Amino acid sequence: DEAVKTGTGTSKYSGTVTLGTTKSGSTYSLTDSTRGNHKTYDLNQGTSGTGTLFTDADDVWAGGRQTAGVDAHYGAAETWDFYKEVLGRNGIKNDGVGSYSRTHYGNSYVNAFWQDSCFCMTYGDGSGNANALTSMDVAGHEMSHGVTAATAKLNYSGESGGLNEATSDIMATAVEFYSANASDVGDYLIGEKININGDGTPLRYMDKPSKDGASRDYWSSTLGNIDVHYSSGPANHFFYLLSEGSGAKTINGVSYNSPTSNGATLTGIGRDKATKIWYKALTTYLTSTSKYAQARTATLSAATDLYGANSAEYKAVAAAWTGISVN
Ligand code: ASN
Ligand code: ZN
Ligand code: CA
Repeated sequence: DEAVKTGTGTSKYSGTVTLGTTKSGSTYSLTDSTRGNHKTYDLNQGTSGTGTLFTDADDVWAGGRQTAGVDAHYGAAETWDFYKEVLGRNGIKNDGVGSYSRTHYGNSYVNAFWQDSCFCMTYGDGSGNANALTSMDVAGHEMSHGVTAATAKLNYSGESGGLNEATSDIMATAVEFYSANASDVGDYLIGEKININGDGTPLRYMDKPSKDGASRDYWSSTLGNIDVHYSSGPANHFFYLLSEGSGAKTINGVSYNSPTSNGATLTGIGRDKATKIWYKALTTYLTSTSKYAQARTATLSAATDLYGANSAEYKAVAAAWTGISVN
């Protein structure tokens, strides 16, 4: 006998949240039957297998080892809902089937990752000043690697790898704004909650990616030679410019100042339209070997499909790519 339940969780990053749970016998588990039976496990510092499914006696999830489970399970649920409600996608593979999340990976592990081999995502606990890697944008980032693996399959090296990484940052940001609450407002920063640098700075900045000291702001012919987490910079920057435009702007208390390579002043079309254009390009036009030049044409085709070839949206897509030197 199994029953669909809605538990209550005390998260680390998103305040008090509701959780999709399942009651089996007298025990509840982090098994979300409304989202394809997505499950969340405790690896208990192991690095293989699935460890143990999180279970609880009263469906009130709080404290200790459960906290990471709450954030990971909620992050997967919000990402699932974002894809379904905003983009019409039913799960990572668009087949309604859930995946699973693994928490408490290894010892003092300061990363999170997606694996195609299990179609699952995994989170470390962080180390020292770096917090658990289970924030909403990290969850959205990792789960979106699954969506890319199920669609464009962008190769994880060179320029296509940068586009793969940027897709995860772009969708993570859209997820964070979608699920925003008082504890975690939306922003164009990646990993701002996890203190991964130990000094409160985020992992990545979409308005001006070079603020992280390693990412590029603009495309150039050598972009494909750097790590994919840095060659993502120009595409993240494209998404910011398309959404919000260039120059100085404060959103939810965070100040941005986004430059263009050609000095053009750009006006954004809003994040929702920019997200839909990127997703349409990802699922319709991008392929495993796409580079930045193909991303420009893919998003222009997507903008034509969604808004028309003579639309302001089409022109904004073209101008934003030109603003990062993809002409
Ligand atoms: N957190 C990283 C990412 O999702 C892990 C990696 O380098 N693949 O990109
Ligand atoms: Zn990634
Ligand atoms: Ca963020």
